[in-house]
Amino acid sequence: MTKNSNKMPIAVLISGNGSNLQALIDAQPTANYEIKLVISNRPSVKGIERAQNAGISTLVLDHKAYDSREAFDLAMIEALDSKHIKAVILAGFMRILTPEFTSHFLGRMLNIHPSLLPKYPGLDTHQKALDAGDKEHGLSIHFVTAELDGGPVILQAKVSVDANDNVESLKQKIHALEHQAYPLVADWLASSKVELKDNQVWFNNHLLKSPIDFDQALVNKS
Ligand code: NHR
Ligand code: GAR
Repeated sequence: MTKNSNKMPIAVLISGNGSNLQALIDAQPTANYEIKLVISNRPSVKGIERAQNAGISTLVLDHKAYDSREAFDLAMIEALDSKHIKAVILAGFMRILTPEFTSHFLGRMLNIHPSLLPKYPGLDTHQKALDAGDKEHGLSIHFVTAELDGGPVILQAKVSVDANDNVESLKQKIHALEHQAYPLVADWLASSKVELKDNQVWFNNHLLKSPIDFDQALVNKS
């Protein structure tokens, strides 16, 4: 069945729960991608179980078993290339990738980050937004480059920060949007609707001047 599929073979990299992986799996029947491999750098995580339940090949590569980041990333490249993976989706993947890895998949790799980049790259983004007294917070989906959380942003979705919000409530609000937005953008990558050229995002063959707003993307979906 999958043999003659024209869908783009992709891999999803995770480190934990994998709820974004689940959203990508659930959207697969009508998407232009097919998840051929799920890699986790942490053993016994929920995301691996989700992949197995969906009949997807899994691989656990424990980064602690490698002498260097370079060696770990090379092992991942070998696994991905041996399965002819054309694009890589980071979904809660928590290891910083070497320039070797990012250049190998340049223009073919996405990350979802829980902040309105360029605000709050790195970790603990919800706490940072609260500490700053921000009225708006959200998520960004971007091409991955060597610059940590610095690759060109394709799409952002915003949530309001209310007086009674805390880290947990923000996490929940953002997760709900992530699960809608990520399958959409992964599908754009798989169908070449979105492309990276000269470190800039092109959408439908037009240079993107600023990130797409998820609300607008929904309006224009049909
Ligand atoms: N790698 C590159 N080169 N560029 C990016 O944009 C990347 C990346 C790897 C992961 C996800 C990112 C996020 O969305 C991501 C983007 C992990 C860390 C981190 O500090 C930072 C950002 C992101 C992921 N990781 C620690 C490390 O030493 C480990 C932390 C842990 O294990 O809990 O790798 O936020
Ligand atoms: C997501 O909220 C994602 O934005 C964030 O981790 C969560 C993963 O959830 N990513 C990062 O912080 C990347 N460093 P999930 O495992 O349930 O998909």
